[in-house]
Amino acid sequence: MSPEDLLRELYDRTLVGNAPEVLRLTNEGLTMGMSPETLLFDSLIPSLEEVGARFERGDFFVPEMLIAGKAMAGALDVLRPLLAETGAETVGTFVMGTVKGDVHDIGKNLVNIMLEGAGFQVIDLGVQVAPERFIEAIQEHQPDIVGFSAFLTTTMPMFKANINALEKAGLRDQVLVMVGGAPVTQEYADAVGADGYAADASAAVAKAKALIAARRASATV
Ligand code: B1M
Repeated sequence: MSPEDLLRELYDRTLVGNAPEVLRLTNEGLTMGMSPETLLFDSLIPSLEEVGARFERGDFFVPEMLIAGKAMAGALDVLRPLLAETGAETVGTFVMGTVKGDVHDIGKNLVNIMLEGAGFQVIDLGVQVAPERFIEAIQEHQPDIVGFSAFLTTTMPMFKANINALEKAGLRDQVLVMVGGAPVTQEYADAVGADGYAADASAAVAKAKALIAARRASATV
């Protein structure tokens, strides 16, 4: 099978949520010498975007989204150690979670993998994380950054609720706040008072590094 055929096949199998085939093709692609990034960005992610588009059009329903998501998660388990393998020294600590009311985690997990690969220590609180849980984790781990992911327009308001909780706990000045997720925009991030926003996992790493560098620079003047 050519690399192009494999990417097309992987896309098609992810679209219909055939987890065993997605796993097999991911492993086969790696054996053929394809990079984890190629498998991810040229096949798996575009396929999930098409799942979302079909859901919006009413051609797919929640069960189809669920099995496609599970198939993607299986592939991510294989790709995770390869994407995170850099040996970089720790550049900062990141507490991360999907906000209360939201169960989407594939995008958050991908951001975590890329952060780890770039040398961040990541404390992942999982999904449906309540404001109080973020507060506890910040008190316990003293991170440089706390990250809130939201994938629904109905859960994005939790960013503001979380930031209000940080203020109430007297922690807002101690920790940088980053937000992201499919429906989130820079304008929305600015409106809720976040310090940073990124549209995807690579941009999230660059933003996290830039925020920490700026904070450390301002602390030394
Ligand atoms: Co749902 N879902 N879903 N879903 N789902 C979306 C998000 C949706 C856009 C589909 C659509 O209509 N086109 C839509 C939201 C619409 C909206 O509000 N604007 C939607 C809906 C409506 C729903 C339900 C309400 C459906 C229902 O029940 N009627 C329901 C809600 C459940 C809940 O959370 N309470 C629901 C449920 C589900 C499943 C459980 C079935 C499943 C989730 C499986 C899982 O995550 N474990 C699912 C899936 C799979 C999707 C789609 C198809 C794929 C999401 C995904 O994994 N994308 C999605 C459609 C889409 O996104 N196009 C959809 C791939 C991932 C790599 O990208 O998540 O964008 P993404 O992550 C990116 C960036 O956002 C960014 O970097 C990531 C990596 O590059 N990023 C950050 C993420 N977090 C960041 C944090 C940062 C910085 C960047 O800093 C802190």
